[in-house]
Amino acid sequence: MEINVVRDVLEESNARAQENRKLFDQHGIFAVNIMSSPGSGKTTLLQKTIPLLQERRLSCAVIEGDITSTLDSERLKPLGIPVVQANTEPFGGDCHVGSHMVQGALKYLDLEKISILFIENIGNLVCPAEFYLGEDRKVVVLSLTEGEDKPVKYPLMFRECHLCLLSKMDLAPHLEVDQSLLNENLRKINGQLEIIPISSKTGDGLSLWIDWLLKQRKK
Ligand SMILES: Nc1nc2c(ncn2[C@@H]2O[C@H](COP(=O)(O)OP(=O)(O)O)[C@@H](O)[C@H]2O)c(=O)[nH]1
Ligand SMILES: [Mg+2]
Repeated sequence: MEINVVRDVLEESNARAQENRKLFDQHGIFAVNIMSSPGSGKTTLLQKTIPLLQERRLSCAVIEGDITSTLDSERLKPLGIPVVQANTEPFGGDCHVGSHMVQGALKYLDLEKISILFIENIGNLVCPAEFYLGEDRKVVVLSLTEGEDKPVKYPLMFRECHLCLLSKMDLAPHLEVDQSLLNENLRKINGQLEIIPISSKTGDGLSLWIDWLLKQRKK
């Protein structure tokens, strides 16, 4: 009997990611994988970010990852952009968006018409960090309410990402977070990580985030 052993469990995943990458290149799409714990503000950030990009005549689309429900997609509906919901429940309720799911979602999008594609990953600081989806940049949203220690406790996420958006800065006066320790922990885990403090509620820092996106897109 022949026994087939999968040499690299990530092999299949990476092959799909490379196919996604090829499509992004062919169509000039800048793809951003947004990751975080549940509730740190990914969807709210997209609700605020996309109109700012639309003002600059950049067409956006979103792949919304979730285990189940279309709640986040519904929140993005008023923006009038293409949104594809990718639920992992039919794939066994995976804790991350897989490259095969992105590949499936891309079939529902008119790629010629997209400048920036956001992938909102499933809320989780562990598994999403392990998988390349073919994206250009990985961004982690860390809300101030999560505490100073998260970069140390979930290092892979912070090592893999290019940018950390420190979200919910408007809550700083109500919290006892040591922001210099938080920054120190981020730097300790990833010396290259860029850090932008933001508040989607007040709009503080969003222009720096938009500048970052536009600069990275040109690279
Ligand atoms: N105070 C404050 N609340 C925020 C901010 N951004 C998001 N939230 C709230 O945090 C909760 C979770 O946000 P959501 O965008 O759904 O997070 P997600 O699960 O990462 O997509 C919601 O109640 C938002 O209104 C912010 O900048 N400041
Ligand atoms: Mg969300």
